[in-house]
Amino acid sequence: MAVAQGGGVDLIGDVHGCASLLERLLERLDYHRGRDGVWRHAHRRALFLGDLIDRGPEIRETVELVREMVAAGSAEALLGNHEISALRAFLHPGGARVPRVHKATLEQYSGHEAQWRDTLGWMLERPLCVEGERFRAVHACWDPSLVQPFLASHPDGRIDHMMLERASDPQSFFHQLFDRLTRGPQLRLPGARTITSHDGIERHSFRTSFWIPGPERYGDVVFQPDPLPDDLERRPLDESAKRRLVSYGDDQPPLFVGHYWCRGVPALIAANLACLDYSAVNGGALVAYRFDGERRLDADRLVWIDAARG
Ligand SMILES: [Mn+2]
Repeated sequence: MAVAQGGGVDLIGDVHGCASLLERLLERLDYHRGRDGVWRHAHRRALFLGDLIDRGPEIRETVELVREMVAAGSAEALLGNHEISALRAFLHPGGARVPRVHKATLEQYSGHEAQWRDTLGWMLERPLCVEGERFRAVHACWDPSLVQPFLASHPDGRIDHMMLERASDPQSFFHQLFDRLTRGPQLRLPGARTITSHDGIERHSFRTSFWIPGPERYGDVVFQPDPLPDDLERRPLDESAKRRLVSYGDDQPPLFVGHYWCRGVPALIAANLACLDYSAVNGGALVAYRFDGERRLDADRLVWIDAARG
């Protein structure tokens, strides 16, 4: 893929239908809208980290803007968990109800059904992850035990109908691949414990980080808005829990992810890891990182538009 080779790459976090914010971010990054209406940079390309659709007010506009950039060779877009979910729900429904999270997308494509079907076909051609010469990018988590076999057989990172169909079996490789790469690692709570999240849902597992070296306690790896109860925070991770954790060593190439609903002032997670999702659709910021091949990332290369400040 073109963005994986040479030249500067601007990585952009979850847009979720915020097309106006995206236009302002592209302007700040010195992209210009050509006479044909397509956004381009003179010598750089954009790489979207997934979750273009759902939640926001301008989903069709977002998808069209990005599609035109991709068609013109000025961008590529990875699949996020929202695109994977939409592909599974609409291409292989299997009797399951369409998840509520696609409500905004379906409403905004109402009366434009042919365009929505066409968009699903376009999404199916997007890569799940990118391993460039100098960086890696995936929506949520780079798990080598899943990424390596997938890229070995699919070097372009693209998925297909067969993989989506097989993913309906939770034990299948493709279910695990999509789940881990686009939703990130999770750990089951010990025993029969549950926690109730801020949206009132009872959960048996929690989202974990994958960049903490040598975690010892549950609290070392929790990475979600809802904290664990105190006794669980302090509880040592047993060997089987440790085996289920994913780690991304500081000797690995720079990795870019979105997905995690970060808040506050955009910052790097590590010298080789940046999360660019800062909750743009919830009044946070739409964030980009201007990458030029550096081995260690530089927080001064983060560029963002604050959604709340307008
Ligand atoms: Mn996501």
